[in-house]
Amino acid sequence: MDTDQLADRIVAGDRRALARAITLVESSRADHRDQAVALIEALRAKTARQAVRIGLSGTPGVGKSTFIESFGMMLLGQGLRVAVLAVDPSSARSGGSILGDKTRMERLSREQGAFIRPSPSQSHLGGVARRTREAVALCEAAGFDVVLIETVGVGQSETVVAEMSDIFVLLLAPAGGDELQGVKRGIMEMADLILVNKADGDLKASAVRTQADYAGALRLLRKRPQDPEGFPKAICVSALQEDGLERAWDEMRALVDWRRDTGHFDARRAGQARYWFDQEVRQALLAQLETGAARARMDALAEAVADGRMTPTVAAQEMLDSLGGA
Ligand SMILES: Nc1nc2c(ncn2[C@@H]2O[C@H](COP(=O)(O)OP(=O)(O)OP(=O)(O)O)[C@@H](O)[C@H]2O)c(=O)[nH]1
Ligand SMILES: [Mg+2]
Repeated sequence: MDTDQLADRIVAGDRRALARAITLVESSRADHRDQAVALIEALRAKTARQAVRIGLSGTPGVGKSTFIESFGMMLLGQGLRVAVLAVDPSSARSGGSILGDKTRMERLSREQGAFIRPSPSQSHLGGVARRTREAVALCEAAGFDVVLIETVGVGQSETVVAEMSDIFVLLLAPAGGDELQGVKRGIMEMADLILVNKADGDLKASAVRTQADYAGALRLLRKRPQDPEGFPKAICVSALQEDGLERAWDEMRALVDWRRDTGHFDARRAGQARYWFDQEVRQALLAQLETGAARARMDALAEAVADGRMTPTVAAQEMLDSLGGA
């Protein structure tokens, strides 16, 4: 099948074609890469469909998988189609967190209107980021209404996910004491919506306290132009008891609608496109340093600098000049 046929089948909603296309974008083989780029270009010419892209981050055990299953089923119940992707920085280990947990998304993974794809097993976050970004584009072309992009909250992966999402949701568990959990300020600042999960049974009271603490902390953050009154917001949910999920969706939709009406939605996507362009250039430049010839030259120049034969400045310039033509 050629690229154009594959593109047509994706647009027609053929899930096997979509799965195949994602395998293609995940491949690092040069010929596959060329086909993947051609496929995405073909799809861009055929359709301008947009999904609501929701980034979802949370530490291990907070209930991401349980939430995605319940939330996904709720969306399907509203007649929406849902795709689930993951950015897992530790996926070199097992081939992705979602994979092991498809059992926790048992209902969702059986649904015709849902598509679940584990993180590509690639340890390099930059590579995972590009592949996930392209997978998001494929899911949009396939006509999914909502694309959920999950990540475990470690390291840089939140930034990667936030930079490919229309809204970024932070999932938290009820805190034991009354102190805020160790959520880094930078991550709080990325959040559009904080969901305090497990607001049920014995944990309900502490979930409500945690929610109030975060609502207070969010009010202290600098107001962002892309937020309507009342956002970012913190609310309680129970993924297990399927409580608060419609409210969470209503909040997300209200935010997306407002941002669409005010131009912030398109502006964010435009800013993200700039960001990824910048990242691609930087990564390609760094990759040039990883070739055998470049490494040998770096080593030789490093020796010269260490011996005092050259200054770091002059050696760096020589190195950069040697890459210049590429
Ligand atoms: N009480 C309660 N327990 C929940 C809720 N949501 C999830 N859990 C439980 O929390 C545990 C972890 O849930 P998961 O959905 O696997 O959490 P996760 O964030 O996907 O975890 P990792 O995949 O390891 O990062 C499981 O035992 C769930 O049953 C909830 O709303 N209420
Ligand atoms: Mg999980």
